[in-house]
Amino acid sequence: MIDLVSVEQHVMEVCHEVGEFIRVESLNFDRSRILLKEGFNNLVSYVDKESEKKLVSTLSELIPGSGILGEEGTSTKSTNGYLWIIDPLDGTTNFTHGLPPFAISIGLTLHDKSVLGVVYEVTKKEMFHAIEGRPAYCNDQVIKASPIDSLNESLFATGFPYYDFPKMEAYLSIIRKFLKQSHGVRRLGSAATDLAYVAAGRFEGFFEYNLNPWDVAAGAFLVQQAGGMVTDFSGGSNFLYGREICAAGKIHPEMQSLIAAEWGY
Ligand code: 2AM
Ligand code: CA
Repeated sequence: MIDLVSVEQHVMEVCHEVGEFIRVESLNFDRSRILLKEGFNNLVSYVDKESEKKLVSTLSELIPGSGILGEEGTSTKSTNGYLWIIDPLDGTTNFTHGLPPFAISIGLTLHDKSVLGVVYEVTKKEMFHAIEGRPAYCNDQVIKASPIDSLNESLFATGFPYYDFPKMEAYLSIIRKFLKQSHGVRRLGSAATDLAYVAAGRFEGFFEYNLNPWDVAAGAFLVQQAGGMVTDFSGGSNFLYGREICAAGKIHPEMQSLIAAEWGY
């Protein structure tokens, strides 16, 4: 058995260290250094790649035999069931434009079940963290998902589609419904941060499609440990690899059924 409390401490330490590197780079980032990955609008920089390298060398030693799935190409097999799912810089577009927020996202699963989630939002220096069997925290404070259960008192977050445009009409119908019935909808540009904010009760709910496991692994676990609910758009549990996520506090059932109806489920 591994000591998750100690693993979590080490993960937070490396997030502080790599977060400092990202913060310093953000102060004088030159946009001519943006690289394009395969796919439309897919930005990456030397900062994303360098951060992943630093995280991978620490995490692989922290739990010997663990595998790593990283956005910037790291893919190593697990020999003991533990898999790190990491985004070294979530919110790259914000980062390259000098805008907040952007974050490091580190999830850990054991045989596909989440056991740890850490999201370090670099610009506000907020460390969101949780391990199995414990509450979720922002820095040293316990956080809870929102108890609000009416749409018209809720503030939602989402990410705009950046490809897969055929699904855009259904997505816009969802937005139209939320705009008419809620406090509003925000688009921060970092899914890991959106999820951490749902865990902290700042947003009542978050939904997005076409995200990757590294965008959501840590944040979804934070929401669950903070007493919230996370599903795919149909209400099922395939949100980690299924590319649809609906995460919320008490408003979850109403939010999810509104999304499912517009999505055609
Ligand atoms: P990233 O910055 O790590 O790429 C915003 O909606 C979310 O989508 C972010 O978490 C962002 O993560 C992710 N994303 C992935 N590909 C993207 C793209 N091409 N454009 C904008 N956001 C993207
Ligand atoms: Ca990223």
